[in-house]
Amino acid sequence: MSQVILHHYPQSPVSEKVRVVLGMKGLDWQSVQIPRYPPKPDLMPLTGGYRRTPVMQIGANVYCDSQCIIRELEQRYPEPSLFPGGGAGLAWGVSRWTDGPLFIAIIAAIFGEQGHELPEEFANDRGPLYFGPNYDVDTFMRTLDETLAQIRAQFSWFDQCLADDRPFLLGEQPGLADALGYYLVWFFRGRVHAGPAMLRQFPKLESWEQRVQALGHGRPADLSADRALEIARTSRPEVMEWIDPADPLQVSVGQPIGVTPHGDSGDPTVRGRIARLTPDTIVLRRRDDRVGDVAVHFPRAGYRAG
Ligand SMILES: N[C@@H](CCC(=O)N[C@@H](CS)C(=O)NCC(=O)O)C(=O)O
Repeated sequence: MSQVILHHYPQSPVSEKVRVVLGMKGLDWQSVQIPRYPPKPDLMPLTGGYRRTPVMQIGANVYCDSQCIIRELEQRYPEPSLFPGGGAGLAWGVSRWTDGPLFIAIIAAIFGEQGHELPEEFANDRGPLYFGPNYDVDTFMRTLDETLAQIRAQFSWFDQCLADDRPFLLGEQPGLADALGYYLVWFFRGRVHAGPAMLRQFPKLESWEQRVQALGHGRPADLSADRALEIARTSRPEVMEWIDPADPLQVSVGQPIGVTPHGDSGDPTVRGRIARLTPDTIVLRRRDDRVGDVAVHFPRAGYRAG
C-alpha cells in the first residue's frame, strides 16, 4: 500500500480535484475522513492550525493546499505526467483562475440560490471563509442571475477547448488542466440547482466530464485518524533544507516564521521554523505533543510568509 494519506471528506470539491489526480496516476492511497467543519482535532496536530480541506500526509510530511499536494504527487509519481504536452507553469497559472474566481462564483451561486435556507453551520462557516466577515447573503440572492451568467461564460471556454473533439482539454492525454476544470463541473452539477440544466447546453463538455470521471480515483483504502497520527509520530520528516538566496524574504534555515493564506478569511497563521523556501514552496518544521516533529509544506503562491 502506498504511503500517501489524504485527509478529506467526500463532498469537498477541492478534494475531488486531488482524487482525480490520484486516479490519473493510478495510485494506491489511504483515506482519512475529516469533519466538514471545525473543530478538526485530529488534523490540527499535523497542520499546526491550517483547517482547509484537503491535506495530504506522507509519513511525517504534511502537505497543505491542493496546489502543494498535486505538485508533490507529480514529483514523487512523475508517470503519467500531469503535463503531457509540457508547459507545466501555464497549468499552474490556469489554476489561479479555476481555484480563484471560478470556484468563488460557484460558492456565490450556492449562496444566491439557497440564501437564508442554507444550513446554518454551512453559512456561518463558509460565508466568512470565502467572502470575508462582512459578507451579505441578500447581495448573492439579488445577483444570482448575473453570477450564473458569469459561470456559464467560463464553462463555455472548456466547451470551446473541446470543439475539435479532442478527448481531453489539452489533447489526447489527461492532465492537470482536466482535473482543474472537472472538479468545478462536479461541484456545480452536484450543488447548484441550476447546474445540470446549464451543463446540458455544453454537450462536448458533458462527454469530456464522463471521460474524466471514468479515470476514477485510484485505489483508496480507509485509514483511521488515530492510525494516521501514529504514522506521523513514528516517522521522521524528510526535508531537503534550502533557502533560495534570491528570495525577497531574507531568512535562514531554522528561523521562526508564520505562514498565512492570503485574504481576509480569518485563516490562522501556522508557526514553525523555516526549513525550505523555493520559488513555489515554503516548508516549516514544527513540533506537536501528539505527533512529534513534522514538516508542513505550503505553496508559495497565495500564502504570506513572515
Ligand atoms: N486553496 C485551498 C482551498 C481549499 C478549500 O477551500 N477547501 C474547502 C473544501 S473544498 C474548505 O477548506 N472548506 C472548509 C473546510 O473544509 O473546513 C486548496 O487548494 O486546497
